[in-house]
Amino acid sequence: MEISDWEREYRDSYFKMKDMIHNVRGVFVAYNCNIDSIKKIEKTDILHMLNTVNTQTVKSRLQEYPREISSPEDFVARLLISMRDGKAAEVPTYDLKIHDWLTKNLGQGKSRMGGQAGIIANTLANIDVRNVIAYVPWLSKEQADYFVNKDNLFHPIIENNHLRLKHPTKAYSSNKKPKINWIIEYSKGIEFDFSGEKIIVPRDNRLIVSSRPPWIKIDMEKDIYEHLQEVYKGIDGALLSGYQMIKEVDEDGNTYDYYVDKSVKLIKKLKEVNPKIRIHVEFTSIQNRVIRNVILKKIIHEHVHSIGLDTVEVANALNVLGYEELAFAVIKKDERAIDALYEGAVILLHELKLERVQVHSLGYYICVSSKDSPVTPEDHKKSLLFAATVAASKAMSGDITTLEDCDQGLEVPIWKDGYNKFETLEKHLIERGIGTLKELQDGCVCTPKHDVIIIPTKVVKNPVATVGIGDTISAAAFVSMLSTLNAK
Ligand code: 8BR
Ligand code: GLC
Repeated sequence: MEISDWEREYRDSYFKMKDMIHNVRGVFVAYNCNIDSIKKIEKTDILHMLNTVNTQTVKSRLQEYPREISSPEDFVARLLISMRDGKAAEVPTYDLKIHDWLTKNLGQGKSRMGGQAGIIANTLANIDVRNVIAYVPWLSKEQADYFVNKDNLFHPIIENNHLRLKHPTKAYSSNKKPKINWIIEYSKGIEFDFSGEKIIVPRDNRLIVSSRPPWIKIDMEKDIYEHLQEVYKGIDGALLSGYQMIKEVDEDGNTYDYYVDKSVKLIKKLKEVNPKIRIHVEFTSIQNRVIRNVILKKIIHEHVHSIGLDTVEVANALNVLGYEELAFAVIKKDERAIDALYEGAVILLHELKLERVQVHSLGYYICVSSKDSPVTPEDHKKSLLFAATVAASKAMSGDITTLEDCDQGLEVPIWKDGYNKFETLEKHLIERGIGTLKELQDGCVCTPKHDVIIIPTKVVKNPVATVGIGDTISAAAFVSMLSTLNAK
């Protein structure tokens, strides 16, 4: 299909899915929510920080690749890597001193709802999903105020031994505290020297410094868990995230198994209440390889239907599953990268026994769907087109406050570079005898083992921010996919 044909498909699919969103009776969203302190940095900020830190230490930390931020030098090293490659990353810090250092050197950030579950819950409430039931184990008063003020958004609370659903601002615990992350956003084209190396930022992206206070636990209050079935009958889907916060051993001496068991029990309970429920996990950057492996093999494998991830996350997942070479090919900047990405998504689908793997990248999305998926490839495609329109709208305005707001995403043109990459993938697949040219051009390839849906996407030239767009894409695509299930 030519770009103009795709633009037409965008318009048709978007309006169709927009009308169908109301078919979804409700969704459950858990666990992670925080306050994002967002700072867009310029060249002057970088030069200032480089002058403040010890260059030799940064150089050695660059080689060592810190997986945790314990000093300003660790932070600068990870920022340089992220900016050099234009790749998003999230690095934990267990030491709040770095927050003071960032405030001192960069000034206050802009506060917004953060955390995948928080962003997803707000997005779904804003696009009029009928009942959005969010659960955050550490819901504090400050955090609750970041939830949008909509009457389709709820949080469970126990009152007089009964489970009630109330807006998060009426369901928080006064003894809980907020978790604050720093989001350092940077723009494409920033140029500077570091120790003789010229760094030119290849694309807009960000580095996240994720605080990990000891009270953060991926768990559900016992009373809420026990009463869950009372209200969850109308839930068609669950979007779960935040497992990256699980520690190998926590401050109370609990090992990861304890939290994994509880997480799996919750998924099983949701399935008991509604056997047709679809469970989606939004994957993320997980620095700890043991935890990354456990999440994939013990939580996602067999228990979950769908996962959403970006290209770096696909590479990270492949890496711990033993596909190091393929993982490397996914992140290497050459022609084969997109083909490796497709192969990687196929591996994730089969190894993790999923129904749907949805990968988003700048300029195109790939969804690999199992043969027993209750959704047709055509419906998957419409869901992706809807999601890309919602994402473009978010990139344009920074936030979507109503479903109508998303219409503006249609005005963003399909990005030529993404469309060209999409054609590169076509070429590779045809060379390997996967799909016909016609199927590829139409965006749906049906193979005997799985179906592949690929779309070129709309990319906003100067996005207000990039943080949270991935969550928006996955959530919009997943709920619109759910809406097609209920239409049958
Ligand atoms: P993650 O947050 O999971 O990394 O996802 C970010 C996604 O946001 C990218 O995969 C890309 O699809 C989308 N995105 C970015 Br980054 N910049 C965008 C832009 N300017 N317009 C539309 N989508 C964008
Ligand atoms: C992660 C980060 C959070 C950010 C979110 C965006 O959950 O911890 O700070 O808002 O990703 O996707």
